[in-house]
Amino acid sequence: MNAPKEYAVVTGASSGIGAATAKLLASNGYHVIACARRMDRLVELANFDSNIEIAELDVTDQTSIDLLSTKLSGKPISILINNAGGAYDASSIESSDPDIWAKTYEVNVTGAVRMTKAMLPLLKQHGRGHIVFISSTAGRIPYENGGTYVAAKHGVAAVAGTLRLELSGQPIRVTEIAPGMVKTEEFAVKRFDGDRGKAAKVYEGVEKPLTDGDVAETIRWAVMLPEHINIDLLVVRPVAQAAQHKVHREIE
Ligand code: 8X3
Repeated sequence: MNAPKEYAVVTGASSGIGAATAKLLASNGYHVIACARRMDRLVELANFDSNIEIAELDVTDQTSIDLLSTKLSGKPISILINNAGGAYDASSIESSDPDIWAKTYEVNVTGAVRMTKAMLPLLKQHGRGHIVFISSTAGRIPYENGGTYVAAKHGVAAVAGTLRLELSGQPIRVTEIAPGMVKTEEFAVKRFDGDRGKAAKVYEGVEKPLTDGDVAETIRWAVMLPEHINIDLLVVRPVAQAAQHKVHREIE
């Protein structure tokens, strides 16, 4: 008899790292619940693999989270990938907008906390589990004009570290994956409020920034390790980025 499928919930699955992770986990035999606000994109994702089930989710809305919990009640959920997040400005602290601070925190930090609270009872019921937080190297090292995102991702790192301590003695792994420069369809475009020229500059001359698939591969690796192995923190950057401010660019 085949072993029952592991169920994995992935937030922010409509694009980028979330979509790539949903695909990769599905192709490795997981039953994936791919969650995001944009159902049209999720429908496309579901066409990719019959192991992908889709669910509308706004991680900033408790009602939306409660609906998902009800839908998933009784299902053998063992993995939560807290991936939903983003940067919504590139401002100095002096010129930043408090509403953007609130939004950035709400999506990246409180959203992951809401989902963790909602899924923990299911993981516990299942008897074991793994919660993966996708943070960022911005959650380790500040950089100028990144305050909203830097602070929020430091928050995500703090949540992951605190949760691991609080779950001590329980069979639930907690991993933080902190990617550096990843070139995705939307991340930098959102940060620069739709300005594709400014977004493209971020990656200018960089040979092979990470792709969303590269980060998905690190997530797959962490979750598929034997269950007694917990990756606490994995920092992943492209070779061209030796450190946050040390990016090698080939510009003619
Ligand atoms: C994205 C990496 O360097 O833009 O999480 O903060 S960075």
